Amino acid sequence: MAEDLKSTFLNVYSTLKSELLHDPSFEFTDESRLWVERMLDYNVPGGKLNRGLSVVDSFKLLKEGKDLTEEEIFLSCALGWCIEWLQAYFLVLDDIMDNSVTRRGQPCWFRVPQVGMVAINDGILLRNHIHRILKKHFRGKPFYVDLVDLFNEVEFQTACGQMIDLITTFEGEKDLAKYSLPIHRRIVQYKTAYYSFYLPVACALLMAGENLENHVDVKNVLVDMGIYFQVQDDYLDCFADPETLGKVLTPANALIGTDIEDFKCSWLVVKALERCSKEQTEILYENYGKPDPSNVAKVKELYKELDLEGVFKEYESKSYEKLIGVIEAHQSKAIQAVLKSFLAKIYKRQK
Ligand code: DMA
Ligand code: MG
Ligand code: MG
Ligand code: MG
Repeated sequence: MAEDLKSTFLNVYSTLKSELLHDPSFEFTDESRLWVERMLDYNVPGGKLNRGLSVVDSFKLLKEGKDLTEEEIFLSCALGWCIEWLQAYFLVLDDIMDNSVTRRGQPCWFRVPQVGMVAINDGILLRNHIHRILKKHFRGKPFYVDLVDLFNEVEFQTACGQMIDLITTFEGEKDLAKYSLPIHRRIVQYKTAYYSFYLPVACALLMAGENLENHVDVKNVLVDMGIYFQVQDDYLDCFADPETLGKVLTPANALIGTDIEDFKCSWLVVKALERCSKEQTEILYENYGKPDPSNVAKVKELYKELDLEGVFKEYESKSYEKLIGVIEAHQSKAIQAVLKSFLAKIYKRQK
């Protein structure tokens, strides 16, 4: 059943791609069409597809067992792909700004020979594709204006999140003292939670004819879920099995993510600061945010000493229980099901 949905979902990708490659607003040459096709195949479909598939799953749950029409299946998949496109757009640019090496088990797009900084424009194209898709398939729908507004709103929030993520790393002197849980929370709420959690469910709600203003409580739970998800991302950046995470590198370079060298306000460094002795704080200050693998190794050693793995496990189960509690208090069983299925997808994830 789940496999079935995934193959339907992937078929819709092929349809959308083919439409974009024959967009009448641009006179494609063979060369330019091939470029876009390669760029899309490289960046759009290779992830876990959780966000995209959640639109379809959520919409089904909101319909409470009624069978979806062919059109509803296609449209919910198309909206799911719009989120995957949005994610691809942000990731292509994120990897440039984070100076990352690999993504989803392959070199970051800008590291591919001949791509380089063309990747910036490719990111902009990916962003434009979302609105090409929305216009082509949703212009006639009563919720079209709300949909466009939703995507714009969430994109704005994400871009603001990326901004604060980036500027906290080089605002003035590199000073770990400014890193705290509230600052971390603010960054991840904006850079991750809205587009990864609120957006898929909001798309499904709009398709189901709902007014988003009546679902602020749903948004709040999803934002909390998104924060939990990004704490996992921060944890995995350092502790995941590189092969599973898709950030495999040459043996000489054993790093998984780049949060430590990038001086990121990661959940791990915030927790480390809370738990460090005076001596350990000094070690952290000396080694955090430096590109040299020996500095990174010292930070990781300290994380192990402080048992951040254990602290994370504890955080993970506490957050889960808290979220389940809030979800079960919701008056609608259908919405409870939507939220629970989303939470089940990410609880104890390894990548
Ligand atoms: C990425 O945050 C957020 C967006 C909006 C792309 P990140 O840099 O922590 O992501 P990753 O660990 O995947 O590079
Ligand atoms: Mg990144
Ligand atoms: Mg980033
Ligand atoms: Mg990360």
